[in-house]
Amino acid sequence: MFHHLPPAVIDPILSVAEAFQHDSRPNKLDLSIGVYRDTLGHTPIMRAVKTAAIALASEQRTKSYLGPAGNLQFNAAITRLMLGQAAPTDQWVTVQTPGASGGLRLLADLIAASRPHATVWISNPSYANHAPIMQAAGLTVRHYPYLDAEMRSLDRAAFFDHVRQLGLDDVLLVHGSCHNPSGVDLEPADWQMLAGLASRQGFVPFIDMAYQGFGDGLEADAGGLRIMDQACEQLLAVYSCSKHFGLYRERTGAALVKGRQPSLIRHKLFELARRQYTMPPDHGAEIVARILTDAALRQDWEVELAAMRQRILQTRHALVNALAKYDMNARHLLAHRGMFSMLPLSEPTLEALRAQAAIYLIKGGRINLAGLPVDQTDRLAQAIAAHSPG
Ligand code: PLP
Ligand code: TYF
Repeated sequence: MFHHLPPAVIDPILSVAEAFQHDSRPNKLDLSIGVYRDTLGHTPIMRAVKTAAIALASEQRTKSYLGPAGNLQFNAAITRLMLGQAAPTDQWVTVQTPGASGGLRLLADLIAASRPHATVWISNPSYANHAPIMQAAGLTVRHYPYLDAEMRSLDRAAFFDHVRQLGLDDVLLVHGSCHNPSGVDLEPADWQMLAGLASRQGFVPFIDMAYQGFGDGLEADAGGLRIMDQACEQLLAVYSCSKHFGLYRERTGAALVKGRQPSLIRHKLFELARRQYTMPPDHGAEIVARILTDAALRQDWEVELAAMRQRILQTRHALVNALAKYDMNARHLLAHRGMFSMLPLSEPTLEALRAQAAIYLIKGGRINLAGLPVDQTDRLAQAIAAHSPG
């Protein structure tokens, strides 16, 4: 049966993380996969998550099935966290999914069921799994221009020229904040412009929020989505709790749809979930629901999240200062948000960093700044200077 199985497509990020694990050099430095690390290089379980998990273990009375929408308290709390306390939610449907990845596939199936010939537009570049997940649902994927040639900032003219061409058969997938891989985000005025174009032209915006609170704060990072919500009758969104709750392996996320027929949409999502995974895993979602609905836990989580955000910003400053010592101007990194930025490093430079300095970045030059311990900043800058041509 498996003689004709085509070889697997290698994940460009997970494969680097794997190579890193097999590297036995003691000074190795992993700046590849997007996980948050503290100053010591650990990815901690957040305090509020630990507390909620302990309470859950002693208080939970059953592990019986929940329905295809998953944990309803989680869905309500996440919807509020995204849209804000006062926003009307009657046009929104929220279902819990196995991570944002599960949500991406669920909404891809929904798009395919509603408009099989739709084109999903993703930023060039974008999160490595966006295209494969959309394509797996049978959708056509194409790229829209996003970054300028130096990968430093938004190519606003090219982006909006492109968006002005979109119509009823188009879905525009945008990152809510902390763009992966570039750290280059839309500004409030860009979101306003985008919202106006979407409501006039009828394309459907699809917002991927995987880093709420890692950029400028929980409220600010949801600002783009909220601007779109005010202007657009139809929206798609996915949400991840992997990073800002540190729940990666618990596969905790959500898919949200705004539309005029919420009941129809809800039941279609249930059907689509049923034929994929039936019901999402509850553990992470129950932890998040407890944190968001308990004042003390929520406060503690927000404090710890703010410290994580500060650490990423400090790392940005430290790296810019360290690179300046070697005559490299990287001040634009200070305008980027979230864990990632792209460094303009050639493939031979990236290869030399890996082979000679045991420093792992991924193809294209994306760096996970949250993976950089403070005491390694100078070593990284020195290695980049040593292995860059000219
Ligand atoms: N979307 C973006 C933009 C991401 O960077 C990630 C990274 O993990 C995901 C989705 C997937 O998140 P999850 O772990 O919730 O599936
Ligand atoms: O972009 C990243 O590094 C994260 C984590 O197949 C990730 O989003 C990487 C690869 C992958 C799934 C998640």
